[in-house]
Amino acid sequence: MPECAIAVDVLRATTTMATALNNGAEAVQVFSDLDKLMADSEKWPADKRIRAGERGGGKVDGFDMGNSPLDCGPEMVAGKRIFISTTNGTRALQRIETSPTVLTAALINRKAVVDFLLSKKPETIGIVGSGWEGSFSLEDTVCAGAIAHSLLAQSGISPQEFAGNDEVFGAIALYQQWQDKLHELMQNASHGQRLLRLGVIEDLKYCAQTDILDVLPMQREPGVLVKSN
Ligand code: 3SL
Repeated sequence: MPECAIAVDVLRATTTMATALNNGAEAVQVFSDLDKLMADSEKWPADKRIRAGERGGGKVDGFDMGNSPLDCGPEMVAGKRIFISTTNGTRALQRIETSPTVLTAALINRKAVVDFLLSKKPETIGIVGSGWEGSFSLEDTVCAGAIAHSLLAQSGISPQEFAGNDEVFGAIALYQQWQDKLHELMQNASHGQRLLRLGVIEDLKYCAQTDILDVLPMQREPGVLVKSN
């Protein structure tokens, strides 16, 4: 495990988490299993919880919401705990939950994550793209590249010292290719196309924005993320 592990699921889990915490959610608690989510959230006061469930891009029956960041306005989430399970993002988070520091990143809060890394200077950083059911995803890799690109530019460390593997250089190159057309990227990416087929058009535009929220989601206890800045 790296000293600091960062889960990325631009479309859409980590964008949704950043938005919910920015809009006053008390915490985001992640689950890979829907039944466990239901059982654990049952112990929480009903007026202080939101159950968010997504599978295959759609909302799970019986849940309060799916996984759209646009459903996370302050009127919906302020003061509430979001109990969430998604196809890939929440599973990626569970894979890294034993790291000493666990963060989530998306394009919308890239700067907050980079600022934290520059100030805390963890010895090792691992960025985990959630992908789709085990396979590569363009938008998550580009977000990892956006973080690495900004860190490299500001840290003063040489590229050779900075990068622990070739994937870092690949991610930075992809970010440089797409940085001025991130909405177009979302429309080309396979998961973006899946969401478009489901009619989720506005989410793609929202998720394609960079550095619009100053929010740093950090794990406080295994599986529970809070706004830490
Ligand atoms: O896979 C996930 O974790 C989700 O972010 C997928 S979706 O964008 O909600 O379809």
